[in-house]
Amino acid sequence: MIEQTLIVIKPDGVKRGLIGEIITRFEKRGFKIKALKMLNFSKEMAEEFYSPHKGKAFFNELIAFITSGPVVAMILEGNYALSVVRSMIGSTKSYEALSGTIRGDYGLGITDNVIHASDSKESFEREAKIIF
Ligand code: 3AN
Repeated sequence: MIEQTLIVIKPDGVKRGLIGEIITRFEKRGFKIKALKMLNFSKEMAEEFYSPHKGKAFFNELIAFITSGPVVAMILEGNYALSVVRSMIGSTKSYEALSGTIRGDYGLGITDNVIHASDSKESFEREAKIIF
């Protein structure tokens, strides 16, 4: 089943020079890049993007982090894109993420966990509207 999903390479991933490596992984897996954009999240965009986490202890930290520098956002299309991309990025806590996943290979943080990917069709549609 062909699906679309959204990924965001977070400010830590961009600062550390991982844009190319991450795009390469998705291209090699067979995903089509349908849209690609480098941007800075405003505070308003960030609060909208992470609105499902409003009220959580880490919300303010998350907003400060995602607005701290440029990010790279992409819409990827391919077979079962939503679940396949989630499995490629690995667990939220990078220090628990399996080797072979993006977080498991490139990070150790939680807030700074290199990459975001939509967790459902509804999230994808909501998130893509904010960015594209
Ligand atoms: P994921 O990005 O794996 O879907 P979510 O949606 O649970 O994870 O959380 C969104 C973002 O919030 C994560 N990418 C991470 O940056 C941050 N986050 C999640 N849980 C925590 C936590 N316990 N402490 C700090 N930041 C967190």
